[in-house]
Amino acid sequence: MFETLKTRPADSILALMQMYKDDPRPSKIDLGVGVYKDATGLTPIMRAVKAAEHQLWEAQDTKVYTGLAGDPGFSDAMIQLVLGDAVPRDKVAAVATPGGTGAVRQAFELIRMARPEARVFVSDPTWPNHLSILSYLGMEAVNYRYFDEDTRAVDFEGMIADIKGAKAGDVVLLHGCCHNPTGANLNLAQWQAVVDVLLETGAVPMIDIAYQGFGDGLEEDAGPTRLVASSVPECLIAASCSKNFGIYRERTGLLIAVSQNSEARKLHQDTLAFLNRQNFSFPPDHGARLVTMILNDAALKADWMAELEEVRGSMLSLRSQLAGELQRLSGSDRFGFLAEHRGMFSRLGASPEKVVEMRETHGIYMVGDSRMNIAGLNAETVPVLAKAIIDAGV
Ligand code: PLP
Ligand code: TYF
Repeated sequence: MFETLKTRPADSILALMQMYKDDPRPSKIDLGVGVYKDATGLTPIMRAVKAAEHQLWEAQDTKVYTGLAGDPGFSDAMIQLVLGDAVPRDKVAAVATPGGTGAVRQAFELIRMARPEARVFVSDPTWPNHLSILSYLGMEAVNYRYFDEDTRAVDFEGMIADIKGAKAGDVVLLHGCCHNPTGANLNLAQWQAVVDVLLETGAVPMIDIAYQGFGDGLEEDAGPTRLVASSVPECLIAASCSKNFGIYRERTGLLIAVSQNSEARKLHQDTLAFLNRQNFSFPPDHGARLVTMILNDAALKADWMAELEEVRGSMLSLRSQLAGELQRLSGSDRFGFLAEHRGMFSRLGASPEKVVEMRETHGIYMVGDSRMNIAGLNAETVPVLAKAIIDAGV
């Protein structure tokens, strides 16, 4: 029966990971998949995560099922981390999910269940998985302008004009911080203007926040999500713990639904638990438990926050090193956007041909749309990349 299956196009980011592995050149530089790497190229286990794992190993006396929504303690801790006190708790429903991707998937399913005809407005460009999951679920994606190819900043006028096309019953998907793949972000005044459009149109926002703490700081990065959630009647938030806790393979995420009132909250909570049951029953618990332990223990939390700040600081420093080196080599400020962007990624704005040229000539691996993972650099490779960019005539 399975001869009817078709081969599927590979995920371009994951395919690039394999190409990098297969390249024998010792000087190769991996700026592909979005994982944090330290100066030695290692993706470390964070100190607080190691400590929590140790404690958990000593103290945990059962691995019996949790609940369909996961451990409520995890939801509480994560709601506090993401939303702070922006929204009254009796309006907030949440379920643990397998990673942020699981939260995105469940959010789309919830939207489709409530309104099969809903259109989901997505930034152009966006994380490729948004588009592929929407397409897989048979849902309509509508692009809104987001990135100005010339300035490499947000095309804010284009964005506002396009999201005005959303109607009540549509959804506008927004990246909470550290936009993937561009690195270009709205300022708070611009977020307020987006909120105004959402209120005007009645479209429901969905926020994907996968990099809280990687941009301007934990609280700062949550600011836009809190602004949106406290301003609109309903919204969905898909939060990932993969990056800011460095627990990628533990598959830890949370889907939050902010409802109009506590009655609607109950319906949301039941429906989210129902969706978990249909898809996988109980969500993974190990990573969620580590996160909960860290967020609820003052010493672990302080250490986690300190290490997250080191991670954030190292990416900011690499950004300014790269922008500085390119300024020196080009004699112009045209690469200044690299220091303005936030998070792991910057879209360089090189053509696909130049991306291939840099890979073939210099062993530099960036995604085909010229997205670079800044954390893949170090003090030695910054000048190598800068020279390759200038040599390629970007
Ligand atoms: N959303 C965005 C925009 C991402 O870049 C990612 C990837 O890290 C995710 C969601 C979800 O990641 P994960 O499923 O690994 O938690
Ligand atoms: O954009 C990235 O590189 C990360 C990791 O199917 C990722 O978000 C990439 C592809 C994918 C899942 C996660």
